[in-house]
Amino acid sequence: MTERTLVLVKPDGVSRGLTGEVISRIERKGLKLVALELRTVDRALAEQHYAEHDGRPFFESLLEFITSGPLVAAVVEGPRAIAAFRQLAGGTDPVEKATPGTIRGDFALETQFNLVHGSDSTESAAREIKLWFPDL
Ligand code: RTP
Ligand code: MG
Repeated sequence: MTERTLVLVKPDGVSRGLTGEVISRIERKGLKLVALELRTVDRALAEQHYAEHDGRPFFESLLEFITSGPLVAAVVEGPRAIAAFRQLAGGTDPVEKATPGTIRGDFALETQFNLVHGSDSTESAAREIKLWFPDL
């Protein structure tokens, strides 16, 4: 079934010059870009995006990090796109969970600086795409 998912190359990925690497892996997997934009986000958008983590000990530093510089937001489409991108990304902790061959497993060391975001369910994807790309 064709799905859409929201992907972010977080500020660490953009500043480290890994945007092309991430996009290349998305395309080589067979997924398609349907929207792509470089932008710096304000706190309000970051809070809404990560609302599920409100109250967690890392929430403040997560907001600070995600608003710290330009990121790349994309909508990615394809069969089982949500799970397919989560597979490309690897687990949240880039050392304990992500395996080599994944984006996080290959390029990241710390959970906070884990380079990419991908929606985790059809409900999250719908909510996040509407939030980031209301005109799509
Ligand atoms: P994301 O939402 O960014 O795609 O990552 P995820 O689903 O793999 O992980 P999630 O549990 O949703 O956590 C969101 C982001 O918060 C940061 N985090 N830090 N210090 C910590 O223990 C901790 N836990 C999570 C990470 O940047 C994670 O990607
Ligand atoms: Mg998440």
